Amino acid sequence: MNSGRVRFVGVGGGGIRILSRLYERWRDVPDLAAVHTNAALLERCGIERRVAIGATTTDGLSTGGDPELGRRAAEESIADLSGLWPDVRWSCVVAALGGGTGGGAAPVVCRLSREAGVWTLAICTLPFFFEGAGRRRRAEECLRRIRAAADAVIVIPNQRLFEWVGAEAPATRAFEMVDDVVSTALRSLWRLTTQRWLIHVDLADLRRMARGAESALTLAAFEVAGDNRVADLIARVRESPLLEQGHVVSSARGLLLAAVGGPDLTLSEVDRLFHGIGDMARSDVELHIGAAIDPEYEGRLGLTLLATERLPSEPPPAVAGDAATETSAEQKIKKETAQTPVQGRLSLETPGKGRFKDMEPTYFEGEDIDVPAFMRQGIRLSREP
Ligand SMILES: Nc1nc2c(ncn2[C@@H]2O[C@H](COP(=O)(O)OP(=O)(O)OP(=O)(O)O)[C@@H](O)[C@H]2O)c(=O)[nH]1
Ligand SMILES: [Mg+2]
Repeated sequence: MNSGRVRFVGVGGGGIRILSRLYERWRDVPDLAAVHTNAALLERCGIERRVAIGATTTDGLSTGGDPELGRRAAEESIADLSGLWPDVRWSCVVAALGGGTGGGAAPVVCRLSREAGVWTLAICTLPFFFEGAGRRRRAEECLRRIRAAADAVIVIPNQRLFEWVGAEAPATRAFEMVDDVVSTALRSLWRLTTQRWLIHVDLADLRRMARGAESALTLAAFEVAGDNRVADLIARVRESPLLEQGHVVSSARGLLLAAVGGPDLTLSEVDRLFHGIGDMARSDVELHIGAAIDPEYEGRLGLTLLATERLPSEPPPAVAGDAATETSAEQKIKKETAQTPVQGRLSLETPGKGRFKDMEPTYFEGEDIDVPAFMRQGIRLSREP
């Protein structure tokens, strides 16, 4: 299936910064657009396609953190925004929540995109804790509206990246880190739907993954090089703050794993990679796997990982996993990765859980109490003084 063109739309200051970074690093991602109330900032962003919104509402300035103004600015400029969708198969709306333009205008942009018949994915960051409770509350409210307007939403809580930056780093460095992480993830998402696959994944898998996942879609991208690249990549997944040190993988309802390597990539490496990550996941995870060869990746191995997290209200999964089932699941994954260059998808049977295979999760009133309480309740540990 040809997944077709994707239109990336950065809305507001942070969203545009992420796309500008994407453009600076990889000039090859086409169809970028920037939308803002702030005309001066829009002029400087380096993205060719720009839509200034709300000339009357905000007089060419930012909203000063007022999402209602951002919403009105977008509504005022619907005619200009509607030029963004012709010939587009799907769109990816990127906003950093916490201010007024991204948070207020992104729901309108998502709505227009969907009304144009385009499948619409929103990618939103949530503010760092150091930005204060007001911004966080505002961001949460805007996120609710974006969820109602888009087909699927990937949320990247900036705070998850905090330990990568270090508490002593200046705030600007923290935002640069977000720009780097999110632009890498966006490019890998774009590649996912444009690449030629050995084992195929595409937009249909992405849509299937996103279906019914109102709460939590997590995206991460990794790249390693060297002789030990499979083990290194698995270690990166385990240690990733974005994946909460592997917790997002081990609790995922669905996982999409798309690997890219150079012509030197062997099927055994692909097999070991998918097994290594599959072993971290639950036995009933819905797994979509893909692998591609790209001459650009000579000596390197890349992985795009998309996870749907289990909602707290979902019933606990049936605990599967006697040795016989695992063996047949392992055989299945081996067969798919080693022999058939076609869609690799596993549903209920998946690889075993290694040395934890005989352990059952502990459920109490429908909750997996092996997961720490602060995680189950969605409480983020604050480093604010
Ligand atoms: N990735 C990234 N995020 C940023 C950057 N600067 C600020 N942010 C984040 O973006 C959030 C929203 O701020 P802005 O993007 O300036 O808000 P806006 O959408 O432009 O809206 P207004 O300026 O209030 O009209 C902040 O709370 C930060 O979390 C940046 O350079 N890069
Ligand atoms: Mg701004």
